Amino acid sequence: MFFSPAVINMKTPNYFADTGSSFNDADFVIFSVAYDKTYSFRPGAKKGPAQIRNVSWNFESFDIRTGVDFRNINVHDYGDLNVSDMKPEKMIETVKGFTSHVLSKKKIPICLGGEHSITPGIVYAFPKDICVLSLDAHLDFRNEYRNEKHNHACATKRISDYINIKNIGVLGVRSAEKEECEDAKKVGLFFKTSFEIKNKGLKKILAETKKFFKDKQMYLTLDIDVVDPGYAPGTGTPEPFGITTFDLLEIIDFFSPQIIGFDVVEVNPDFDNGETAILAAKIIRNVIGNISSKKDG
Ligand SMILES: [Mn+2]
Repeated sequence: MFFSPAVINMKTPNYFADTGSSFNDADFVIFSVAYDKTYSFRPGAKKGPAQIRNVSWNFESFDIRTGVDFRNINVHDYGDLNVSDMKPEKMIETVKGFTSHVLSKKKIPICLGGEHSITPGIVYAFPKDICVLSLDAHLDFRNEYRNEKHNHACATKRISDYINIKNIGVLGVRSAEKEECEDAKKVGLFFKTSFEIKNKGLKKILAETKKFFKDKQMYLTLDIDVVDPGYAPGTGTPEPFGITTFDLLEIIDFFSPQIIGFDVVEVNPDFDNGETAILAAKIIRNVIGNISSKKDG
């Protein structure tokens, strides 16, 4: 395992930077689900949360781009849900239970994965009439994979068990098997490939996506493998021809006014020098900062 030079000499606290609030005082609750039991190519996503927390200490609390000072936002880091040994169904139940608790206290859940199999558990805690946007290199629309319905390759499909297909979208896709793709088209899943984003331009794709979702409250799930492996190589199933880090930022800024919950999954620190976790940590700060500015303004 390798660490970036920024991290290697530094003993950091085991919680996300600038999260000094108690659970009760917080507007945002960060928690992690260090789970990678259903991996398909290379395991290690359960190491993601610790690395993301570690590298979060790399940043200034002030964000020069947005003017947000993270220290002025009430964020609590709850820690890990300790589900790593559970079977997928039990893990999903546990994640749903915790997320329900967070939502019942009117706080915004921000989850660090773990692999994408954790996301349905979070989504099941929300009202059914929200929309879900997934940023992912993979369609994740298989009904089952390796005899497991809750495999990380089935995340979008499991979300569609609960959320109407008309309220689910995937951006940045560039990998699916043939039947999976046909099934998705047949049921009307909204998805745009990274190639369409490149060819038509992101602004146009964002406008089409907005037209699809309208102003519905949105749960955003970020599979870090949506970003090109050149920027984010630390992930379990890397797929070339991904979106750029600036594209990712633009998508998140665009939808922030309607985001009511967020996760970042599939960061696998075994396969890079810490840069993928650094990207994840920065994006988490951006999401929280954006939502917080909206609340204040
Ligand atoms: Mn993926």
